[in-house]
Order: sequence, then C-alpha cells, then structure tokens
Amino acid sequence: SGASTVGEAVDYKIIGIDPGAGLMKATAKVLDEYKLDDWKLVEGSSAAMTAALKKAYDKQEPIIVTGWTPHWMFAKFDLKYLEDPKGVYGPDETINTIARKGLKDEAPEAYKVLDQFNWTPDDMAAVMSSIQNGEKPEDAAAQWVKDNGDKVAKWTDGVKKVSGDKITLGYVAWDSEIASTNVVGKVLEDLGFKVTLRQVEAGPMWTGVADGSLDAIVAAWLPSTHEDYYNRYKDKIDDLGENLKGTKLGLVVPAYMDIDSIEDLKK
Ligand code: PBE
Repeated sequence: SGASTVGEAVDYKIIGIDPGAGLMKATAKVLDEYKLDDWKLVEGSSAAMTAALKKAYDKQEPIIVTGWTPHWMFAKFDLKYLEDPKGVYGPDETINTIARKGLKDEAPEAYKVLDQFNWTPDDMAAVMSSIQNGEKPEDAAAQWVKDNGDKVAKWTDGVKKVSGDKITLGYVAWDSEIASTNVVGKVLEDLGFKVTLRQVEAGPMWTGVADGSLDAIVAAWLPSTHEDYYNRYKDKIDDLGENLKGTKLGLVVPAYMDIDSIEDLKK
C-alpha cells in the first residue's frame, strides 16, 4: 500500500466497540500511557468491529481492533494480541454474576441457579461459534443446554421447578454475553420461569441491577473492566461471584501483520 508505518497503514485508527464497554476505557488509557497521541479509538459496536475485521481480513489488509477472549473471532481468523508491556489492560479476570438486592429472598430458585452457574471459556466459545455460524442465539443456547446435561445438572442441583415466575436478565450485545445470557435464560425457562432477556447498554445494565429493574446479569467483568461500574453500585447489588475464569482484553491484529507489541504502534 506504500504506507511506511503501521499508523499510516491503518490511518491511525483502532476499531473499537460500544462506548460503555470497559474495553474502550482501558484502550483510551492505553493510548494515553503509551503516548499514542496521533491515534484515534473509533466508537461503534461489537458487530461493526467484527464486520470491519472480516472485511480487512478477507483482503489481507492491516487492521487493529479492540478484542477480548472468549470470542469466536479467534477460531474464525488467525489473529494475535499485541503485547502490552506496561500491563495497562491488566491481568486476566473473571466474569461474575450479579443479582439485584432482594432476589435471594423473592426468587430463591432462580437465585440458586444464578449462584451455581459456572462454565469455561471453551463452553462459552462453543455457543458463540454456533451463533456466528448463523444460528439464532436462543437456538444455539438450547442446543448447548441439550448437549451439556451434566453441567446444567450442577447449576440446577437442588432447585425446585416454578410455574411462570418472571425473571428479567439484562445484557449488552457483546458476543460473549449474548451467549451466556441466552444459556442461563434457557436453563431458567426449562425450570418454569417466564424469562425476559433485556438488551441494554453497559451503563443501564449496571444501573438496572442496582435499582432492581433487572433481576440479574451474568456479564460483570471484574475486577478491572467494570471496576468503575462496580464501585459505583457495590452497595446496591449482590455479587454472586465468578461464573467464568480466564478472560483477556487487548488490541488484536491479524497474524499476517508484522507487529507484535503496542510499542510498535509508536513507529
Ligand atoms: N467486553 C465483553 C465487555 C465486557 C464483555 C470485554 C467487550 C467490556 O469491555 O465491558
């Protein structure tokens, strides 16, 4: 393309996601701490980010995106995380389940499932891949639940069936959370709950579980990604602990790009 630096090659743009995502805040800090003053973090959505990645990848063109694990994109494309020698993106963290205060007493059976829900990055990636391959999220979740009776039995251990009790789960349209929320929703539905999955932005998701308009979320990335949200609402929520371990955030590029570290963006 004639560009002599990676910055010129990608027009000094990093393709981001929704502005409420912790990943965006972390990436703004990366630009600051690595003194990448010429660079712009482009706001958008998870779907727009993966569409841009696919478009560039198909043409073997350079692109830099904000990415995270678990995510189907690592199975679909040959990608790499740029090294982060300053550790700005922080260590691996967990995804936690958060309930509204009062859920434990008012919906103990749902609470118990939410408390016992726990799976692996591979489990989550399997659901994400089915969705990516064109299945509807609710169908992909139902298939996973059907194929993983042993795991689901642990989540529902000691839980009594209900008849039509309402439960509302909030989530953001991040591919990872579309997968997890649909799976938990399906498990609750199979126990007799009338489940609503409400898609919201990140800020309203946390506000919702704090003010009780949402019963629970399975999408809290802690301790760093959602640190600000967590600190703001920690006295108004019930943290049920981790449901998944082994996440990662960072800048992601196609493996064919000739850079390895965030430091390389300065050249
Ligand atoms: N994510 C996926 C979210 C949490 C789940 C990493 C894009 C975020 O950055 O807030």
